[in-house]
Amino acid sequence: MILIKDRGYQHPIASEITPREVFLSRRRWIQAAAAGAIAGALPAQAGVARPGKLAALAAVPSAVAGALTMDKPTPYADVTSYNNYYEFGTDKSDPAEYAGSLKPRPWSVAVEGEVRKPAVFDLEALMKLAPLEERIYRLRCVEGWSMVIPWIGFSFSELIKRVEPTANAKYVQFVTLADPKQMPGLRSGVLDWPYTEGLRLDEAMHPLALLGFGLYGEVLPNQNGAPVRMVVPWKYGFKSAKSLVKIRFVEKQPPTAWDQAAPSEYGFYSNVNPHVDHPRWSQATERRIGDGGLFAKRRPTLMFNGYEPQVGQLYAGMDLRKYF
Ligand SMILES: Nc1nc2c(c(=O)[nH]1)N[C@H]1C(S)=C(S)[C@@H](COP(=O)(O)O)O[C@H]1N2
Ligand SMILES: [Mo]
Repeated sequence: MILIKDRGYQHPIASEITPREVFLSRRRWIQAAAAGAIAGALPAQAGVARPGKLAALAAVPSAVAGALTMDKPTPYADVTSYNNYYEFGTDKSDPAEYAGSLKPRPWSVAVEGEVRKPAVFDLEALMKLAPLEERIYRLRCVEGWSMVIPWIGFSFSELIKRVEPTANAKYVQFVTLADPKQMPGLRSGVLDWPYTEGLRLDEAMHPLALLGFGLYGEVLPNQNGAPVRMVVPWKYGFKSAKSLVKIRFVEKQPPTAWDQAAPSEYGFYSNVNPHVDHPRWSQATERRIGDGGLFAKRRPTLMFNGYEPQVGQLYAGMDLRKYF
């Protein structure tokens, strides 16, 4: 096995080794990280208790382990410089250029609506709800490109359990920061701010749905949605809302920013589906960022972004053309 090292992050690459061996090696790496090795990779942040919790990376639960991709992670430089974060502008390079004005600390997330235990969690309390794990997921943007990102976080279901949804809770709405002082992109009317998203409660409960606090062993860079975001790997990337400030449990399907902006193009479900094209382009293939530029061969897009064995059951019997 070969370890390559970048920014203090070691990940195995699959050369002359089977995926199974890669996976076992990764588990060993995670165990090593749990022993504290990763702590040195964290950038110190002013005024913040050093997030020691990121050092305590737990082993991923077996329900999730089988879903972790063996694809080679996209280089850190690409993950943090090619972004969609319209609050900072619509060009791919805008978030990396302008998100320095986002202040990710102090931060709190309000959880309200149809729950027995509504709460306002400050970031540090939120991060302590469950042990942090590394989850290497594919991210497929609706625009036709994809990345592979080693996230840090835990299943969103851990938060759900904590607030105890009532019997009326059928959906979860995610509301993200909209502060014109920090976010120059709010001047544009491309979307109705704040950026909102939503999931059905059973989707939100699925162990693959991640509440993310970091990537590549470090706290989230601002352009990737600091300090806390959703990562829903079987759906198009826009379902994974960045910089969350409010989480609402509701009875009716909530409006979402993209569905409101262009309902015929961006449905509430937006599961990755190579058989259902976007009205303006095919979704059958994708370009893997970092794969060798415009001349690299496009890859076939996989049903539910490759997570069909894990999540297909959520949509049994549903017409996925109607509920796109
Ligand atoms: N608040 C907010 N969240 C957002 C977006 C956005 O513009 N604003 N863009 C989405 C889109 S379209 C994608 S593809 C992913 C990109 O995440 P990444 O930049 O970390 O790869 O974030 C999603 N979350
Ligand atoms: Mo996207």
